Amino acid sequence: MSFVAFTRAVPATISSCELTHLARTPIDVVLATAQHAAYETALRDAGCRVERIAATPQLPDSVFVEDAAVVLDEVAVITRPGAESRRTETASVADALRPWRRLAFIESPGTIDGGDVLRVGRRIFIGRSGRTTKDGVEQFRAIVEPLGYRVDSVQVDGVLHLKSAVSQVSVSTLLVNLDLIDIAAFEGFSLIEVDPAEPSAANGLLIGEVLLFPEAFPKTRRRLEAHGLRPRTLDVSELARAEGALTCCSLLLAE
Ligand code: CIR
Repeated sequence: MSFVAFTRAVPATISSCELTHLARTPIDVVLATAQHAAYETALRDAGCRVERIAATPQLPDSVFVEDAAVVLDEVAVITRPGAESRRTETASVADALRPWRRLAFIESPGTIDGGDVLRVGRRIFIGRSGRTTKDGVEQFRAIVEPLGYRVDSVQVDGVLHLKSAVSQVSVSTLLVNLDLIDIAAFEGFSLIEVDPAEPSAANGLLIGEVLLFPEAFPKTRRRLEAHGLRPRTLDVSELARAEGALTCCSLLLAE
């Protein structure tokens, strides 16, 4: 299977990004741009054709395209991000996706960030976080349940998004920080726990059979390897200072 990966350039204003659970530290924009370029190379190596969405240098969090849309085979759901400063990111993402998918829209007052949406096959888990409201979840459910998806919502506390706490690392395996979410919703999946010394390590990016994983979490990487997985590691230290993870810098769709 081949994929298109939508990305967007690191904005010059990234240092003014939203921060919720992290203290602000200086972000080296040149280094962030180089790390983002290496991320795009890894996407290409994993079989993706990378397409850049129009740059929006005035929007500090616009590199984190995952939050603006959720792309399924049948529809792309354009979100209404929980942070007001991020709401105008969605128009250009919708423009990029329009040739590829029917679009559906989350409407005010509901909010949802794509980082709260974890799809595994026909199951969709949505985090009720500081960014995603019950109304947002119910609007999303009404769009996708008629298409045959089962939606479960999961309470998320102490971390930005659901996918900061759990992500898919193989067809049937999830990488999870059990301190951050109630695992009951994920019954039936194989679980790998992050190393306790690396609570932020639960976000890997699975593209087909290729797993990308942050270099910053070697102990958790060894746990993945002990389960037979072979993650390719990437240094995304500067994007992490903006509270961004690996999944959030791309929108993947199967071609
Ligand atoms: C924000 O707070 O919205 C950004 N600074 C980080 C967004 C990261 N998005 C993601 O993990 N899906």
